[in-house]
Amino acid sequence: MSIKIALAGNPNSGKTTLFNGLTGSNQFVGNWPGVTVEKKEGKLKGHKDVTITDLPGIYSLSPYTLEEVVARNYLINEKPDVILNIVDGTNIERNLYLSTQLIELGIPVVMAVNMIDIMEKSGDKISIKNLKESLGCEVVEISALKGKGIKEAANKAVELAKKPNHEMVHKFDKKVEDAIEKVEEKIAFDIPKEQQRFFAIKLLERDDKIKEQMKTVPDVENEIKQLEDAFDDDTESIITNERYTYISSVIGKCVSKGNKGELTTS
Ligand code: BGO
Repeated sequence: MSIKIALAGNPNSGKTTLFNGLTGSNQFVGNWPGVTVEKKEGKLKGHKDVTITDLPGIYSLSPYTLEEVVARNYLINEKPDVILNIVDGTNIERNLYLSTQLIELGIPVVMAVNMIDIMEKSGDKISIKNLKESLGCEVVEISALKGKGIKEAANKAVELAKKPNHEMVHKFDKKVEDAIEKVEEKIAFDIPKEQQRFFAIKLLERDDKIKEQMKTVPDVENEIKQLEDAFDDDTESIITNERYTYISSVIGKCVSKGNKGELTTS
């Protein structure tokens, strides 16, 4: 059985360092079809049947940059078996904005919390157990630079690809969830079950580029209007706010700041 792992993360999260550590010299470099964005693939060391595709570094799966569109079209259309999501542990709150969207794609996610060598020095701590529970995905601590934990992260990804158990643990505000559910019903014939939440959210956000990925596009103006009236805001901002609220609650449960090396005022 051949396994496809997609490596996703923010720019500067350590993605290249991790990719090199996992694949060694076993890499092929080209371009993503039709665009001049570099595409790198490689075989996981010691696993001829496991391909890792390095997605462009991105902050979101919105349609505003070529890199975001390339990454999400790959994830929607090629359906890799598992996403290895590298996050910078020293900047986890910002990195989780992408993670919450990756988890909505219906593909199993292994999160690799990187830069633990820096966190150990600063005394910052992340509860892996709580992070796992509040995000509903596998979580592993790594230092891509030192090669620490990277084998374990890759093994978890391979394991999950063979035995996916995907379950969404997080829900937005009830009114938003109701709108998502209504849109999901409208796209149920065209879009596979596991991808319906992602497509429904994008349609509610008035993300026109997602329509290019659909055979038939339903009219969701009523659902959009109801939400915009209820929240007195546009749907894209409503959903962004929902994400930030969720991320704050995750951070509250999982992160404690150390003060080693920081200046204190007395
Ligand atoms: C420079 N720990 C530490 N301490 N640093 C790490 C780790 C880690 O676990 N992982 C990555 N880095 P990329 P993207 C650099 O290049 O892989 C560092 O964009 C420097 N360069 O070494 O490139 C990594 O692919 C000069 O740092 O990330 C790199 O996601 C001074 O994080 C940076 C200091 O990693 C980004 C750092 C000339």
